[in-house]
Amino acid sequence: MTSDPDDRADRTVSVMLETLGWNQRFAEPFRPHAAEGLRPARVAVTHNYLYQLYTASGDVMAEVAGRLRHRAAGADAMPVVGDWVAIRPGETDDKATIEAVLPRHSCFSRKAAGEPTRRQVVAANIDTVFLVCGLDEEFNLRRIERYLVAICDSGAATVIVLNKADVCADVDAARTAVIALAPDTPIHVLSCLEHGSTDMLKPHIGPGTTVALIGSSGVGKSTIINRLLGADRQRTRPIRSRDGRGRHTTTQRELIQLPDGGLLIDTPGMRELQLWDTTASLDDAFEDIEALAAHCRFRDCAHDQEPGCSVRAAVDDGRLAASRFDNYRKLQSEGDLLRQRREGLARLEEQRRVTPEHRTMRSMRHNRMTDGK
Ligand SMILES: Nc1nc2c(ncn2[C@@H]2O[C@H](COP(=O)(O)OP(=O)(O)OP(=O)(O)O)[C@@H](O)[C@H]2O)c(=O)[nH]1
Ligand SMILES: [Mg+2]
Ligand SMILES: [Zn+2]
Repeated sequence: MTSDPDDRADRTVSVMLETLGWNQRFAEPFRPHAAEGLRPARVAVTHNYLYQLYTASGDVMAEVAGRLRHRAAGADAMPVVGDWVAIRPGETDDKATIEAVLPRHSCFSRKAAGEPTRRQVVAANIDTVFLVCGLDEEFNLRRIERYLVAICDSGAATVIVLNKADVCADVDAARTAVIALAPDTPIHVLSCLEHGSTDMLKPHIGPGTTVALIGSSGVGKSTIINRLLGADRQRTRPIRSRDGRGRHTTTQRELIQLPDGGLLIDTPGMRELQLWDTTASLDDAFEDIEALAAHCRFRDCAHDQEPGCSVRAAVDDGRLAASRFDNYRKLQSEGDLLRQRREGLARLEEQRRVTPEHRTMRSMRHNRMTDGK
């Protein structure tokens, strides 16, 4: 029995796509685009207006179709690293056009720096986030908590990587403290100076799996990627340079293919991680506090001055670390503030949609009200 060459070609394409992380979840929404003759591609690197893409037949450069740019509801609807997109191959030059972004099955976001109400999607379609922390003087449990909340929100699984074990005097204490924050999360302790140390991460990076390395600047994300690749592909901070503070060695996000399958996303370290949507994930990241709260006398207890508050009782008798409780409150109020701002923004947008006469009347009224100031 001879197989149809078209079928064989299709199978080869789908095997190629699978090594790039393609699966049924994307195949379904892609169907209408396929009918239009578009091809699937995955975003490897984004430049200002130009995108470097991986496809079943190699790398291509692409631009976003004007139609998509105009229709995109805000910047977070534009393609980001890890996105699957539908492209129209170029006719004359070899530049393709991105016609659509496929729905994301997960995405890591934060609040855009300096812009109170804008979400910034850092990377999309991530199966697992390696939250990388350095066991040096920068080690900070509160920061880890913050990252854990954001990762919970992303829809990706978490693996905590405690790097630079070689410079840590008490690795066990650090590990124990991190386990207390995330009891059910896999934790790996390693040192990139030790040969083969990153091998313990390989079981998390199967063929077609996408892993994003996230964490502060200088924790060793790019060094870990180089070890896993077995090549010095990513630039890392020169060993002797102590002036690296606040400066990122990695300056762009990038999707990297491992030779034996699996995909890694290198990201520039974040100076500060501001949370975006935290409603559900705060509860997940602070299960212990939620469990205590179930015993508070009042169901809507704010764990402030209320009588019969079992959360405060736990802080008082040392069952719950005061610093953890403080951080929880801080993250919670940050989430509340962001929600308020977002609601304010939605109201403004609603106002902009009202009829022109309405708008004039409203602005006249507004001017009268503010004239006296
Ligand atoms: N002592 C020690 N140094 C390490 C280890 N891993 C990485 N480093 C060093 O830490 C510095 C920062 O590493 P990078 O890989 O550039 O850090 P990064 O997280 O990619 O930083 P950004 O790209 O700025 O976000 C480099 O000088 C590495 O050589 C380790 O396990 N032990
Ligand atoms: Mg780096
Ligand atoms: Zn309470």
